[in-house]
Amino acid sequence: MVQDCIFCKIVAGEIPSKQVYADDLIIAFHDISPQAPTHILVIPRKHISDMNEASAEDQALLGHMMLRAGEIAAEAGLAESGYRLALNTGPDARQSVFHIHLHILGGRRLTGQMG
Ligand code: DGP
Repeated sequence: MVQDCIFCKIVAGEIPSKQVYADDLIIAFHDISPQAPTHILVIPRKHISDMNEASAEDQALLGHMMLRAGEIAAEAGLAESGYRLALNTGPDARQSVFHIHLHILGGRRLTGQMG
């Protein structure tokens, strides 16, 4: 757990979240500021700041996040209508929380922007 990391605090249960999925490696919960009718974040329990910090040892974990995100999207009813998986890294991508996370966005026709 990293001090002052909001998502580490969510993993630890110190900050509440509307959780939709959890296993021993990852959790998923609704974004506090949804950019689409469905906006869920999938995060690893392990603190990885961003893709720049991810390494080969995280390969299975990142693959697990991606595959579970697809299942969570399907459970949210988005399989047919479609959805976007987004992972922002750094200032040009407007990353605001430096604990790696996948956004699941769907429920309406998305624009070229985040939502
Ligand atoms: P990004 O810009 O890619 O770093 O996205 C961070 C997302 O995290 C943003 O969509 C808002 C969301 N967020 C920030 N703080 C909280 C929080 O305390 N709870 C929840 N559920 N979401 C948060």
